[in-house]
Amino acid sequence: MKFIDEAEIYVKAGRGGRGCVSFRREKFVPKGGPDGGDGGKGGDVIIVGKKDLSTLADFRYKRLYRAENGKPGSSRNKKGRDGRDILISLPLGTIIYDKRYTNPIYDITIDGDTFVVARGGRGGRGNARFATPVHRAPLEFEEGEEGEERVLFLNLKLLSDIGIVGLPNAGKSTLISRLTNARPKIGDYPFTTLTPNLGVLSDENMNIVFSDIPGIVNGASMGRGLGLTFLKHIERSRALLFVLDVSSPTVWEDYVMLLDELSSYNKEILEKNRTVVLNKIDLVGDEESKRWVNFFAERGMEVIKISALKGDGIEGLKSYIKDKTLAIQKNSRV
Ligand SMILES: Nc1nc2c(ncn2[C@@H]2O[C@H](COP(=O)(O)OP(=O)(O)OP(=O)(O)O)[C@@H](O)[C@H]2O)c(=O)[nH]1
Ligand SMILES: [Mg+2]
Repeated sequence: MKFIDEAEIYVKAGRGGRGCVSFRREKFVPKGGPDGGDGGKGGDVIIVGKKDLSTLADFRYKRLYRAENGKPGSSRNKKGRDGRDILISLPLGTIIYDKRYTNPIYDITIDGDTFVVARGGRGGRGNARFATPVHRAPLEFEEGEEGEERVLFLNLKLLSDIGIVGLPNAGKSTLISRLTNARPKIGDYPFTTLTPNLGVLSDENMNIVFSDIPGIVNGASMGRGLGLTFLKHIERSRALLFVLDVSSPTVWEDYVMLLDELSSYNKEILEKNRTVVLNKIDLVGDEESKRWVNFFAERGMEVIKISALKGDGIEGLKSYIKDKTLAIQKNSRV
């Protein structure tokens, strides 16, 4: 399915049913008391989080979502049936805005979580409700209330625990395919990945979600390459893996460039827990890769060397990530 992470939809809740005007027909009583029932409530438009969805592609074609109107009341004090609600399923990480305001109205992050985005109108009262001792044959009734309507803007920012960033061709997709169940396309040319991939590393204690996003080039903030639009998908990650090709003639410059581009998108991204992953160690000698490990370590950075292609260092990286995740979980419980 095509990856779409923004959409605009129109939602309209159901109108309430009209109240009924009616009088009891009783034998020998020409005009019995009023017995017109109330109208039913209009259906709500409700959004629901679905963990199996990962794009807003459905909304390219279907943009209008209406809930059912309430049914009118009827005689014998019968209340009209409520209109049926309509459910809109959204991927986790979707932030919902009312087009008229800048602040989000909801952020859907939990599977099965629901939120009413447009409330159905109240049903109108039937004439039975207007009867008083001095007003025994009321003809009054109410129309049902209109349902709410809104234009919503949906902005998906994928939820992952760990974001994988790097230059094109650094081996990000190879790495996510080693760490998780994800099987993205891998190619020996830049920009193989055009849209984010999610993958899960799981064991009996935890599920860690990774996201692999398109490569970032120098000048991405000016729109070069695929730009920085995909960075929103790592904005909500707790930690980042910076994948660097250790066989590049400019390992350090590559790293600095990544930092620059990320911070020009959003400075807060640099406050995330960060680990340098030196990839492709199979292409350089042992000496060379150790030299780079020391180089980053001396500058106070956490660094791990691997070959995503051959699998070297992958188990070590997995346990490092699991240990860190456990530590973070423990800390956040205190
Ligand atoms: N020798 C060697 N090649 C690797 C290693 N990891 C990845 N590659 C190769 O590098 C190329 C790029 O790998 P990808 O995983 O597609 O890189 P990417 O970072 O996802 O690239 P983009 O999606 O274009 O940004 C592929 O030909 C991989 O086989 C490694 O550890 N050693
Ligand atoms: Mg890729």
